[in-house]
Amino acid sequence: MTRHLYFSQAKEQLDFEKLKSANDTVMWQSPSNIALVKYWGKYGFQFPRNPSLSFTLSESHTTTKVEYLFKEEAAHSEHVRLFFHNEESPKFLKKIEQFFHSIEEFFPFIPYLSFTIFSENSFPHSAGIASSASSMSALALCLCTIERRLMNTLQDEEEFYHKASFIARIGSGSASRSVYPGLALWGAHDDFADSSQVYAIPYYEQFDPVFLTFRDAVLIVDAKEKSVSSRAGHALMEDNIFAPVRYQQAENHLITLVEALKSGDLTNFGNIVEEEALSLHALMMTSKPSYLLMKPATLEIINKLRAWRNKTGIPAFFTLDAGPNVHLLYPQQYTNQVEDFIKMELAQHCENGRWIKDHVGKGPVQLK
Ligand code: 2P0
Repeated sequence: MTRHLYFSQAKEQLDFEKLKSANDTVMWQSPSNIALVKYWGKYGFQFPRNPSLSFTLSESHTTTKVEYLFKEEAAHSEHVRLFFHNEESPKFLKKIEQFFHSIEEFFPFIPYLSFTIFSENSFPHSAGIASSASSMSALALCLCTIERRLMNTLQDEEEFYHKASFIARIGSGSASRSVYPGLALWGAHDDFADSSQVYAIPYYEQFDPVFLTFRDAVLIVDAKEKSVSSRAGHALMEDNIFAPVRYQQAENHLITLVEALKSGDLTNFGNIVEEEALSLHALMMTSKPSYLLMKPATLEIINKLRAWRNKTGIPAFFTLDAGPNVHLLYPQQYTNQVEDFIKMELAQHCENGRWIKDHVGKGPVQLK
């Protein structure tokens, strides 16, 4: 696994004249994503145990502004300040400092700059939307833009996004998928020659355009902090007796999901997506220690959704992340029926009746 060395940059590549005049701002807005085939289990330097495929979202995004300034002394400490929703955040600062340290070999300018980071999410905390995906991808895109400006590298668009995905992945695995519009694939798979363990790629196979119209209604069953962190969840896979079959299942699901995407077979699409969500939860239930991440309301919603789908024939399906909140995925043409159903039948199972509307989106946007 030496491919990540591809993105390493030697200090000698720095243009000190340019670096010394560095005093600028960069800003990106980057969305969260929802996995259809789930990433659960990792090893080494953030490599996934199986490939994953996701929808990039739109309304749920992080906006990150980075002010960067040359400082005389190259030192590792106290050169980052972090404001989350305009408040200085010591908790996140520690994480970002560790992150910056871990990516210095890929961005040799880091020790020579001071950074002031302003970050804001468009969605509420702990709503079942992966904020690590949107925030780490936004920050990675900012850093790649700084590299582009200071080193004249990453001029090629594909390379720029590969590196942004690569860096985002080091911050948070799922973030690697957020740098692309529509659908993104992360993890090496034999059927995709360009797929990689170290960065995500845009899903490039032909697929039915209905999938770009998909909506995601996020039903907030419980807005409390997750009872198990993703990091701990991934670690539990190392001793889970079902892990080898799970990784095989994900590989197979990717193949069958791709068939459904190509043919526009919504029933098969839904079967696979729901099986993925329930498999993820089954893995958590069978880990040591075991976690039951669904709540009674999660099951109520799933049962009601399945009964309603059988009755109406409307192709609306659920997926779950590692928590109790339900993502309801459906084609845009059914928006009125699904939203009426949510209001009448499902919102009562949500905390304070809360749910969020999102949809498959066009990927990150550079604002400065
Ligand atoms: C996913 N999840 O594919 C899966 C499905 C949650 C359930 O990736 O440790 O925050 O930062 O690499 O990406 C959540 O894990 O984990 C996740 P790290 P991440 O979206």
